[in-house]
Amino acid sequence: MSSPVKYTLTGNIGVVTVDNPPVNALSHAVRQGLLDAFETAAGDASEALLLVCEGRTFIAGADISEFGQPPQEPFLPDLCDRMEASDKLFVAAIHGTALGGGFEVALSADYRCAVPSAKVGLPEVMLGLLPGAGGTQRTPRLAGVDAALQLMTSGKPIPAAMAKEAGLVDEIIEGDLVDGALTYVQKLLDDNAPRRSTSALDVPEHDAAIFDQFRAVLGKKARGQVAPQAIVDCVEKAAATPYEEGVAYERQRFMELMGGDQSKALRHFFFAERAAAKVDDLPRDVELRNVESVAVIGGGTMGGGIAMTFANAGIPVTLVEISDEALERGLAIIDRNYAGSVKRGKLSEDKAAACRALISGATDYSQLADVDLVIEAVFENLNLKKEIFAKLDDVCKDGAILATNTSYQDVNEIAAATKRPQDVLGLHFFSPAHIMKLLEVVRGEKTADDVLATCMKLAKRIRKVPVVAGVCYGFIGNRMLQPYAQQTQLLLLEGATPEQVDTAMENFGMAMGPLRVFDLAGLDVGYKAREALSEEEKGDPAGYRVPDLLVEAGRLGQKSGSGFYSYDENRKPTPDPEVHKMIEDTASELGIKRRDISDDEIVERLVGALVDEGHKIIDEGIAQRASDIDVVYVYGYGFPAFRGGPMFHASLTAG
Ligand code: T1G
Ligand code: NAD
Repeated sequence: MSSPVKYTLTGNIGVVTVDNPPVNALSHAVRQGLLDAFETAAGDASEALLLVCEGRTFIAGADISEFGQPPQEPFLPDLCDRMEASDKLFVAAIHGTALGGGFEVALSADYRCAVPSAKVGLPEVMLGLLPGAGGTQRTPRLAGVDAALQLMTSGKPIPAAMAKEAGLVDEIIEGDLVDGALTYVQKLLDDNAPRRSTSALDVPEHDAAIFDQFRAVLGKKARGQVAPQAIVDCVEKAAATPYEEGVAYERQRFMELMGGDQSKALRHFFFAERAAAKVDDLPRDVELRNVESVAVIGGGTMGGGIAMTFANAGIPVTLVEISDEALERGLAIIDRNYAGSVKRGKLSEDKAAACRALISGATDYSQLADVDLVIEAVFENLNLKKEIFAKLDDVCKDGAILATNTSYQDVNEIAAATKRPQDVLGLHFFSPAHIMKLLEVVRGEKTADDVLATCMKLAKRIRKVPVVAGVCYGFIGNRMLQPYAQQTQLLLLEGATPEQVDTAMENFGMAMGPLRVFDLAGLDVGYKAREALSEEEKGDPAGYRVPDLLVEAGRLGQKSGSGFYSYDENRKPTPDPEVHKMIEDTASELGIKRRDISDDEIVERLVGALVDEGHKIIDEGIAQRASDIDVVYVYGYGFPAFRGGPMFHASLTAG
């Protein structure tokens, strides 16, 4: 098997080239190849060494697929030290994304050059780790403590220009990278540029208070997560001790994290997200349909956000509403959303204007004759949806994909309202649709393979994470929400308060506790849905009696100023004794004995409710795999990624 690392002498410069698709990850073979190349260079006529990569990116990190296996020498930290100690000037040339161990390799060079489009980053914290190949020690020496802490605790890559400003990149190469880099290396040699071993540099002056400041901020922003705090400890060590001591400390902390549950969970989630995009029974060579124009029917809460999602990906969108005033209202929501994105610095004025220009409005369906994809997002009413799909069937061209954003209605029944059920599926976005990453792709009984494959690919283009779901009430996420909500109500009646339940779940890592979520979504949504059900279909009254009493008392949640909590004008929740009394009275009415309930019991029962339903969803073939359910619940419902998702968490705690 040939090595993924080549070494050639170009004039007086030894060129080391890594070629390990798809992202030049630092597999054992790559690490061995780098070591061999540097050993060869040590004895030849080269005056300097240049490291470049083939393919779409510089080294994008350690090979995550090797984690958890017995580590094989050369270990990356030792390799970085060995390359840094080379007796020849060493330059790294960066394109694509130099991430994690990849950027740590570049940091062990004397100098770094990069094309303008390149990015560098240390995203280990996203895997519950820290840069474990000297990154926590070299980065502050080059960029200073503050920039180093920002880069490593955010995990976010930065563009080459910003990296140059921070001192992490020395030269921007316009045009061809290799040619430009060779010229740059020759110039360094001609100028007799000094060797600059990063680990030999001092950490620049800084305010010693910065470490506790970062600890406090991270304690809130990354509550319960261990890796960010370990990164602060390592940088503090870099500022206070020689490199050898600091890098030994880094190694110790890295190994602790690697063996910990949070990193196992985040590494699981990294691959789970990528696996979700693969549909096991789809032929690999399915020819995809073109999607260059989209229409959204219904410009309400969801329709506006869905329209923005496609416009933001550069795809023209026609928003169809029932009347001119409804259309104006829908477009006004979109304008407000774009203005908000610009205000928050998420989008530049120009970019927002360019996206907004891709959205047009209509009130008649004749404008839909040529669109490639229609997404229906009208009221949650099956008959209305069937009417609309019958109209779309008449108006839209052959081969157009017809999708519904319904939360609960039967996608097979909607498909049956057309003569082309093979072109129909569900595209279930989550509110707010232009922000939430999850997209449940609901596969109808008759949905054609190419329609499904097209939408799975389209998800990545509109920056969503797709998960395939079969047709059932609530698909995957909303179906799991039912038993979760039921268990929440039982815990209240059995003795927990709303604030105790929410605090227990938020300390576990949920973005929001269940009662705050229900108040946010509106208690009237469930109330209206239950009105259409018989007593039998409603199930155990303990599951809905209190929410119904709240709605009948005009307490609809945040939208009405009170629900399970009372809300001030800034929507800040306050526990409400009136609600406590309502719960106690209902408990005695239902003959439920109240008792003290521990936070652990709350977490165990609520996560257990999700997991039990998750197993049923897999057994019924609604979800392809358990890890897909994890992706749904992390991206759609705020389950903590550092616990891997409900199914992974259960597998860990089951031991
Ligand atoms: N190791 C192994 N496989 C990887 C990989 C990695 N680091 N990165 C990506 N892949 C695979 C991925 O599974 C997929 O495989 C394919 O490459 C394309 O990825 C010691 C310990 C680089 C920005 O965290 O952020 O270094 O599904 O679909 O959208 O301190 O991949 O095709 O079979 O994501 O263009 C630190 C993780 C590691 C970077 C490209 N590095 N990767 O995004 O493609 S820890 C990272 C990414 C570390 C050191 C520590 C992205 C990308 P398949 P993709 P993409
Ligand atoms: P909404 O009431 O906010 O908006 C529905 C819009 O459809 C209204 O603006 C209405 O004018 C328009 N409309 C009604 N009949 C129409 C017709 N014949 N032609 C064109 N437009 C018509 O509802 P929403 O919250 O945006 O939900 C829309 C759909 O998305 C529902 O099926 C819902 O279940 C689903 N959904 C909602 C959420 C959510 O959190 N709100 C999340 C995911 C999916």
